[in-house]
Amino acid sequence: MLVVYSERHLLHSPTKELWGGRPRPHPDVPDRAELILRELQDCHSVVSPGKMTRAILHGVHSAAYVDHVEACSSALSRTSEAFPFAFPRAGSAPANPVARRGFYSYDTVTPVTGGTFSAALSAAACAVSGARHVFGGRGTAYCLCRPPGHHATESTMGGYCYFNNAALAAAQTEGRVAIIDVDSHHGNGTQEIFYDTDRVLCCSLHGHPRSAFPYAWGFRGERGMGNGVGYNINVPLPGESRGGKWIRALRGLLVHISKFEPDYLIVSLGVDGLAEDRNGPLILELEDYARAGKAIAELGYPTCIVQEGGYFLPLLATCTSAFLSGWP
Ligand code: OKP
Ligand code: ZN
Repeated sequence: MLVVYSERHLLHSPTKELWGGRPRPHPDVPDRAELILRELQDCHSVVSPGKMTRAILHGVHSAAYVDHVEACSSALSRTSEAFPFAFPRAGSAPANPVARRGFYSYDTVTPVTGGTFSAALSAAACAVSGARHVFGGRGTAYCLCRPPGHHATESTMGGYCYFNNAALAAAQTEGRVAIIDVDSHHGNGTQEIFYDTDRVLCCSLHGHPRSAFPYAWGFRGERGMGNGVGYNINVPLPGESRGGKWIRALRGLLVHISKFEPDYLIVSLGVDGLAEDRNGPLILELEDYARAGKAIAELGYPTCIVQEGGYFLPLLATCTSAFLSGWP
């Protein structure tokens, strides 16, 4: 399959997250993408993405938000990082640029660095290029996006995500798209972006938000709004769930996807459900991801796979590759 990768992800290298108010090493390290690239480059053709434009970003994100991410990034040196500290619920953004950060953010694990805008743009470009390849009928694509995207909403960053790569991919067609998010965290950004449409079916399988990030979204009752009612499906599982339960729940979602009869499929692939990955809930094994890839590939839809989370470096690349081996 085609692999889309950009070395510009290296520009984003946050050193810390604030978790429970305490600094901790940031799990989204540049090595993540480098390890996956090294694993895949022998068996797949790797290409650089096409150019990203504002117009493409505006298909999903508000202009004010994109401007904010850019302005916030360019005000910083390459390595210094800015955290939000006030989260105003006001209807308009605070004029003070430092106070404004919290208006466009909902947590303290998603710092902006000097290189964040460029890197996030390159991740979005990977997803858009991969999607256009798939929607153009040229086969399966795997988009090696870093930073990830599924927690980014129209106008907020969060959960290490700045631009919603999978949503930008889905915006590259007018056809019917099903998105299946197998990252162990709920894809709240993707859910919110397509909440009121019946063009995109959003399915997410994840650790239960009563005890896992992002806490406020990902419950079963979130089924869509307006035209979109019934086109958002969440399957929260207890955080200590193992592979058998996870695969059964995944198969259930695949039945819903078949009934929807999509033209295209987008997979938000996060492998942070691995037992060894303590940044994510669930207790999964390599074989579970291999089985999941196989089950999804068997549906036979033109498929664009977008990288989300996965933080246990010794298994990250092997696990990603095990999932992708489902496609011939
Ligand atoms: C981003 B993505 C639990 C820490 C949770 C935030 C997780 C952000 C996940 N000990 N940290 O992979 O969905
Ligand atoms: Zn995750």
